[in-house]
Amino acid sequence: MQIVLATHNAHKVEELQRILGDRLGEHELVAYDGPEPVEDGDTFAANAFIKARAAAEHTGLPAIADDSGIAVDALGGAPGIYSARYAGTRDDGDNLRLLLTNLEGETDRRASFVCAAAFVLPGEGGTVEHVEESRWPGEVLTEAAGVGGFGYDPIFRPEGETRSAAELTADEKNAVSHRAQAFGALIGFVRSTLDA
Ligand code: ITT
Repeated sequence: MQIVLATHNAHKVEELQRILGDRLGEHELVAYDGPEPVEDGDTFAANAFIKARAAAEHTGLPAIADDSGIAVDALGGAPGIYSARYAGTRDDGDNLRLLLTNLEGETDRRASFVCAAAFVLPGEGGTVEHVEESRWPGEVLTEAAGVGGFGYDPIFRPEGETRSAAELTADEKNAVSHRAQAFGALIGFVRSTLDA
């Protein structure tokens, strides 16, 4: 069966193709190119459901969506759900520079990447919905390092690592990241629901 991946972020698509890969069984991920809903939820889970519901309603297919970001302890969890446009644009470089500026002189560098992975299955007997949320703890570096990944990866050092997330290989990141954990948990629910 086709499952719509309700994201317009090409980096997420690439990571999710690798993370879910073989675990999809006979199901196939297809890109969503319909209208983007307004993400006005106040949690990662609420926004993930807004995206998945919009794609499911538009296509009539089961849909999965990712809402994610970086939550910094010393900033009370900011930028959190506002991570994609922290500096007012969608430019990753501007966003991470602003975060470094806002943490200048701060010794508590603790932060986590957070991912909410949502599944929505439309049906005549009612809609099935499920969400899984995971965190990837670490700290914000004082300068960028590495060219892999995307977003805030160059300034995030995962707990237990000496390298930034952007210095990990794609396989290393995808084995442990917030996205890998959330979708690893979600896919079990998706498979048991669709294969029932
Ligand atoms: P969609 O809504 O279309 O999925 P988006 O990029 O707008 O795409 P979000 O609203 O979930 O998605 O924002 C996620 C932002 O959080 C993303 O743009 C990055 O800035 C950051 N982020 C999320 N996961 C990340 C990761 O694995 N590495 C680095 N930064 C990440």
